[in-house]
Amino acid sequence: MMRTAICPGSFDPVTYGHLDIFKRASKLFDRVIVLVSINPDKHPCFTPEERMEMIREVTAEIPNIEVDCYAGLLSSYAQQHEAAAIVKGLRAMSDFEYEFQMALTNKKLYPYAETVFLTTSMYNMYLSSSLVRQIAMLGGDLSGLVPRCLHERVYRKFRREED
Ligand code: COD
Repeated sequence: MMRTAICPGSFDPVTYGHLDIFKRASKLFDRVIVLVSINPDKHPCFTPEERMEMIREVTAEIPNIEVDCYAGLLSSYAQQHEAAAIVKGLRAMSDFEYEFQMALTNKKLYPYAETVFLTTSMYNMYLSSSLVRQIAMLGGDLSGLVPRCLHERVYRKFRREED
């Protein structure tokens, strides 16, 4: 039986922290869907299409990863795709309460899928998309935070907004 996992997130933009989780999930499951989802608490900077395109570019070498986008409930998407797991990355304790709440809610809405938490690698412990946006906005160096092939696109986004 083919085991599908979903890696959901805002990915605004995708970082090395996310990419590390995708790669590790791709070794644990037959098929991984990276899902650009709506977080109602956030106002994204990149469009869903831009976010999907950036994820596609950095996961192109990994054959069992697909990229999709969904505006509804994650549990509904998981059900439609018969996902066995929702894979999330856990950073510091500050992630825990919110992730715990989402995991229990998703389990209630679609009991078949288990939420699996992968601990972040030490190197990406303090890395977040919001930090990346701030650094790009202020013209800082994105090395080690976002894959090189995306730097120009991330900087350009903020340059355009200044015009
Ligand atoms: N290292 C490891 N993991 C990381 C790192 C890092 N440096 N940075 C982020 N991550 C992990 C996060 O912990 C998260 O699991 C994932 O990567 C995505 O991160 P973000 O910040 O891009 O995404 P979020 O937290 O905004 O995603 C929230 C969702 C969009 C998944 C959530 O809002 C959702 O499921 N929305 C759909 C609607 C829904 O079903 N709502 C009810 C939920 S119970």
